Amino acid sequence: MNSLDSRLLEALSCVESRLLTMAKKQQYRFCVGPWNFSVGQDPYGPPTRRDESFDWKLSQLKILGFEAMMFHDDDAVPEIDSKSSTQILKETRELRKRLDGEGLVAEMVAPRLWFAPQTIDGGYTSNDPKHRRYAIDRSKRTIDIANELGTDLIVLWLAREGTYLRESKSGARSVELLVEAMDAMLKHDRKIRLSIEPKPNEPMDQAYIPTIGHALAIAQLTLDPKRVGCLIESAHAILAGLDPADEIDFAMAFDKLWSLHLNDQNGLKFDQDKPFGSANLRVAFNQVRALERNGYGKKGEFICFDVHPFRTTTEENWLQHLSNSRRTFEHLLAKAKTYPEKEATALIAARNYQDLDQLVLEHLMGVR
Ligand code: XUL
Ligand code: MN
Repeated sequence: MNSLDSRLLEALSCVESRLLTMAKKQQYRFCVGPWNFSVGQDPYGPPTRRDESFDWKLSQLKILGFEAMMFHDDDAVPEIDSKSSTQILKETRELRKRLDGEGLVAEMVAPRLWFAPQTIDGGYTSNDPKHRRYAIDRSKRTIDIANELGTDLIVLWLAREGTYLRESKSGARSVELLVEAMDAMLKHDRKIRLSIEPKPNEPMDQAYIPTIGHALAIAQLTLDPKRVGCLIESAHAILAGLDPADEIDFAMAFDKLWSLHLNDQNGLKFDQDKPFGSANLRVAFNQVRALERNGYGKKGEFICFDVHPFRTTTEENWLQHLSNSRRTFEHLLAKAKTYPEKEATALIAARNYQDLDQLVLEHLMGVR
C-alpha cells in the first residue's frame, strides 16, 4: 500500500468514526407495550374507556415517534394456551409482517405466567410439579415467538414467584427451581438473553427476586450467567424502598441493564405506573443522569415507558401519558446535559451539600 492509499484509509476511518459518534449521539430509542394502552379498570371498577384494535395501537406508536413494541407471549398470540405450535408460528409470522409494515421492531417477549389457572400458586416455583412444567413449556414457546419476531430478549417479570404466606414454600427450594427454569430456557435456545424484572410485592406479599441485586446474584447460579441480566422498572425499585438511579448505576456496573421501564410511583402502595416524573421529578432527573453517565442505549437498548393513563383520563386524551412521559424524558435529558457540573464539583469538594441540594432544585426549576 502506498502512502496516498494509507492516508486515504486513515481519512476514511476518521469520517467513519465521526459518523459513528454522531449516530451514538442519537442514543435513545423509545418503546411501549400494548398493555400501556389500558382502558381504566381497577380492582374496584370496570373500564372507563373504549378499547381500540391492536392495529390501531401499532399505528399510533409510529405517529408518536416510538420505534419498538414490547410483547407478552399472548399479546403476540392471543389465547396462546388453546393453540398448536403450528398455529402459534403462523400467527407470529403474520405479526412480524405487520410490525415490518409499520417499520417497528419487537423489543422483547415475556411469558405471562400470572393469568392461567396453572399459575395460581406461581409458575416456576409452584408447589405442583405439573404447573411448574406448564410454566417452563410456556416459556419455551415465548422464546420461539421471540425468535420469529427477531428479538433475543426474554423478559421475566417473576410475578407470582413468591408467597402470600411464607411457610407455604421453601425459599431455598424456590431458588433451585428458578435456576432450573432459567437453565431450561437458556438450553432451549443458545442465543437468547434473559432479562429479570424484579418487583418486591404485588401481586404477592413477598417476591423471591425483589431487587436488581437478587436478579444479578441468581444469574450467577445459572448455566450461562453472561446471558442473564436485568430490567429496571422505576416503580418497582421505589416499592423496594430503593432509588432507581442507584439501581441503574449498579446494574450497569455489571453491564447487565438490557432494558428499562421508566415510570413513577408515589410511595409504598400498589404499583401505580404513573407517567415518568409525575410523582418525583428529582428522582426522575437522577435516573436520566445515571443513564447518561453509563451510556445506556449505546448497545441498542430501548427506553420503555411502562406507564398507564389515569382512570379518569378521557378517550380523546388516551395517548397523552405516552407522549408526556417521553417529553419529560427529553426535557430532563436537556437538564442533565446542562447541569452545572463545575459548580456541583466545587460544592462537593467543599462538602457544601446544603448548597448542592439547592443547586439541583434551582437547576430543575429553571433558575440556574
Ligand atoms: C408488572 C410489570 C409488567 C412487566 C412485563 O408490574 O411491570 O408489565 O413489565 O411483564
Ligand atoms: Mn414493567
